[in-house]
Amino acid sequence: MKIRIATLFPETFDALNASIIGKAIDKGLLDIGVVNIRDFSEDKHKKCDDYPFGGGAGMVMTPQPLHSAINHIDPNREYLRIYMSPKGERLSQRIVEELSKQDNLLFICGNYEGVDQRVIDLDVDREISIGDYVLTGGELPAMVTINAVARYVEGVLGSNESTKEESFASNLLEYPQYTRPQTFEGLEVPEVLLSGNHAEIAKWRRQKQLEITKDRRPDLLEGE
Ligand code: 4GY
Repeated sequence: MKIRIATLFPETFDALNASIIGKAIDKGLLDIGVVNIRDFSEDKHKKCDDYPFGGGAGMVMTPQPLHSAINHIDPNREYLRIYMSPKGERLSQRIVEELSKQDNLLFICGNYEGVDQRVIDLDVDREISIGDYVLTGGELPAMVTINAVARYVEGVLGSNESTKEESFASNLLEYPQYTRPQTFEGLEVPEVLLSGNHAEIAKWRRQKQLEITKDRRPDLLEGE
């Protein structure tokens, strides 16, 4: 999968080289490129922001550098272009799966008070929010979305992990996990998990999923 990111803060994405995502890049499963919007500014001081028309606090990202960056990356509209913003549709596991079916994703990261609306109108296919809170920029939301999408790319997860039978697919939260040692700080691993009885283990886990979902996220049980 090819991913491109347009941002005023390209260093933020150095974090992608660590962990599972970094390994997927090394294996050639993900091709991630970061583009500095400032490089496309035609202003003599490479300015990329200006005061908002109509007044108000803060600065707005000017349209020219961002529009030029986007059209440099994707001159033939081969990418799904995503703008990360609290005004977007809320990211869900369903949307993550949908995005993972695309060959090319372009993430557009806003900063300050946002980008000039005309860039969104002209150049953006989809506006997505990772949740109802305000961050300083779209960089972390883009990384969150890329991380979630990457898990669906063939070969990114190890053979033991899988996106196939995940809790969100069944609309239930996960059951608790235990590993060695069998006793830790006086707390025991539930007996059934040591029994070797796979039917009983499956039953126990499903029961725990229902309990924890009813307690913490009853909305998930109300169905679609
Ligand atoms: N929440 N989900 C989010 C965000 C920061 C002003 C536009 C979010 O996706 N993005 O808080 N983004 C804002 C800051 C410019 C992006």
